[in-house]
Amino acid sequence: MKIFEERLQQLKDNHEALVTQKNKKQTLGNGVYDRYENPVLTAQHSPLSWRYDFNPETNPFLMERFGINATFNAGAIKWQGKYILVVRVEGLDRKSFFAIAESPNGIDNFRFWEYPVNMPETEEPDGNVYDMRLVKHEDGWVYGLFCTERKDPNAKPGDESSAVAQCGLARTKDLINWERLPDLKSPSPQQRNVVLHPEFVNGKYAFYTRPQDGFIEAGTGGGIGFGFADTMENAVVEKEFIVDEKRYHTVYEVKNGQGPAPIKTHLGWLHLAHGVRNTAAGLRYVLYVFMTDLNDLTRVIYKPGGYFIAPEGIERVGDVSNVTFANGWIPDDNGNVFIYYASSDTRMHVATSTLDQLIDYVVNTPADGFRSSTSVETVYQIIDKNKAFSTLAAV
Ligand code: M1P
Repeated sequence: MKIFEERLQQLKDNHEALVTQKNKKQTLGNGVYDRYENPVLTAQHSPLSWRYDFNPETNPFLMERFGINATFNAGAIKWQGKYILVVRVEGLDRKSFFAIAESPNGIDNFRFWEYPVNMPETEEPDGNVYDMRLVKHEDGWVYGLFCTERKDPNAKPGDESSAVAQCGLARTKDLINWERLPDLKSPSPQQRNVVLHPEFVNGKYAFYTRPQDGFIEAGTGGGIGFGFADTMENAVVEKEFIVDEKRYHTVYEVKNGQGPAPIKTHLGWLHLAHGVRNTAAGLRYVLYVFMTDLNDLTRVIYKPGGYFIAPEGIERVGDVSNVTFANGWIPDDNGNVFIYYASSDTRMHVATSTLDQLIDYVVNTPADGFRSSTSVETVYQIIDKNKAFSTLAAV
């Protein structure tokens, strides 16, 4: 009994120390955003009350009864003054579910709510749900769009890994009670990374999609698509237009996907997305930024070349290594922007910036010229312009 109590106290002390640990900006940064020293959420942040049976009679060794493997790919929203993440929590059993964690300042002290989200199912039960994008739509609802994955009904006998991904839809007014709506219907055999645009467009709901042929491969599909639906209660996107396509020898040559819903600025809609390229070491996922026209949402008006955030240091290692993925950011009223990104399908981080910095970045970073010689031309132009600032020119 004494051992049980000592162990319980240690677990509680360690958990509290982790959850309340202060987070510090890393030094210097790249001028676009600041990274932080610690992840904002790890599997160890999940409440002890989810993981342990605290009854000494039924759990005399105080064993973990329900282990958590990872906390990642979180949607985000500012809600009643708090920074809220709807986190993809993955158990040791590989199933993901959603749980809400809140912080008073957006950079540390993220604490999970008592219970995970109790997401209703449709008539076709979900095998796995993940990667929610939260959108406060002008119709008054907060929508959660996520991937619902089910075993492929056409899988050959013995094939226990083929799956079909579709966009699950749910809505809420309080982030506690969720109404599940029918899955989005679209022309694509598979869908992932679907995001709702926060405003009506010509009276319709507008969606960013990611048409794909297979569960992993975008194939002849791919690119960030865009389409309209009349209602959310039975959402059907009949036609998808590709807004931002995958392209040879870029950081998004294999596939890409919209991150969170775009942020409206005076110049255009600011987008955060992920791009995937292939390497000898496997797929590499990085984040990139682009901007679309305020009136024509399918027209990209600015797109910096290359990546915005790529996995660095410990971020490069995890269950699916060499991955950064973001489906949540929070623009604050004072112009600060909190960018929540996951590393290697394992943990959550924050990077902070401002709308002014992000607009400067998207407008003034040279675009990808798609050839080595155009990269050299770009560097020449920068060097030549720097000649006017002679004291710095040789730096
Ligand atoms: O493992 C990396 C990511 O792979 C998928 O993203 P995409 O559909 O763009 O390939 C998703 O399963 C995502 O959750 C995961 O982080």
